Amino acid sequence: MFNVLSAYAGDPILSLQLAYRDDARADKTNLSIGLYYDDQGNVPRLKSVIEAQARVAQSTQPSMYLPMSGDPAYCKVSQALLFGQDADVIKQGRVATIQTVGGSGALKVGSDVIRRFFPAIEARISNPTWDNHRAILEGAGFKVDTYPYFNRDTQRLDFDAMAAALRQLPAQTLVLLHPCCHNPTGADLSPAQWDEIVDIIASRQLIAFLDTAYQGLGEGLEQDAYLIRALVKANQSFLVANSYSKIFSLYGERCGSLSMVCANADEASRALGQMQQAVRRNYSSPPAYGASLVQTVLNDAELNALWRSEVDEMRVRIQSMRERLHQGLCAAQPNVDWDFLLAQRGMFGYAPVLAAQMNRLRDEFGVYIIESGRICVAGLNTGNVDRVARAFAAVL
Ligand code: PLP
Ligand code: TYF
Repeated sequence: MFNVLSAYAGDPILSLQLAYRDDARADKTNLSIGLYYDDQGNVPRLKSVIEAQARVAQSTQPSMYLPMSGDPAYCKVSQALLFGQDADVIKQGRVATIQTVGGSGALKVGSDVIRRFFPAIEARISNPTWDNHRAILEGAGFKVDTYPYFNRDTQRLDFDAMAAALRQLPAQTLVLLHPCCHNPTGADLSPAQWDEIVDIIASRQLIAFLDTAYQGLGEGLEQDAYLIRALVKANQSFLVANSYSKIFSLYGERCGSLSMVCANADEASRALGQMQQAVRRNYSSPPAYGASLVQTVLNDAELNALWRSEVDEMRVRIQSMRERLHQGLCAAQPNVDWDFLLAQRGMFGYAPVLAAQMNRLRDEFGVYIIESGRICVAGLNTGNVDRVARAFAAVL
């Protein structure tokens, strides 16, 4: 019966993760998957989350189904984080928000809703982007193409090419954007550049779909929300997918949210209904536990402040590792301009040239990177960064 099924190639990032796990070398280094590690090389448990776990554990309530749209308190704090505390657009009831199964679930539900009501439009993603963007959009039925984003010669954002391409798009094209910490390149737009993109979105009537999986790990929690708030200011209707996987170190709990910013409260209530229906058709309702942790942290003034300091700490550590890697590479190869690394933000560094050396890095040095040349800078620590810099210098 099922003999007709073809083999699935798997996700290259997840396959590499398994290969790393099975590597017996003691000095192996995993810079492949996008996980945040602390300076001891462990995926941390945040203090704010540990305290929330203790509080949630005291509950004597049975495990009930959540509504299709998830925990209302969780949706409310998610709105505050994304749009700003006391944002007018929230008070006006113009933002419909649901809890989702990670950021991925938000991308899927948002894609399903837009596809259903705009069946003729196409979707555009940055070149390059997180592989799953194409997979999820195509899975929802969209024809997907790319817009230019990164110039491999300068190793930097190609803003002019990006803006020019977006200016050419037909009205209502769905455009996926990374508000901060671009995956995989780490090349972000400045606020002034985002302003220009917002003007294009408004004048071309594009549908922006923001995917924010690393808020706080670029410049800071508020700064990284610049694009979200600029689109609100420009009175645009758009979607935001957010993920708590990294910034709460809660990968397995699948915490995310999807917001649709609408022209008025009536439109938002219909948007909420359509998101609920898409959830119903996909998985009925989201899981409760992780959302209860996120909600407990964000709703408690003390835990919220502790959590913000923990996110700051992650950001500062990543940045210091980026600088150490840069120093190591400059020392090993003083004739090469490595400064592009310092311009990058978030969990990733990107050096397309490393792609060709990926196998040597893994086989000779036990350093795992993915084939795009992306390095997970958050996998570096004081114990491995100099060794990694030497390994890169040796193969380049
Ligand atoms: N969007 C981007 C850009 C990502 O890098 C990721 C990966 O973690 C996600 C979305 C998905 O997040 P989640 O693991 O919460 O589904
Ligand atoms: O880009 C990454 O490495 C992260 C983690 O199917 C990830 O976003 C990778 C692959 C995947 C899910 C998450």
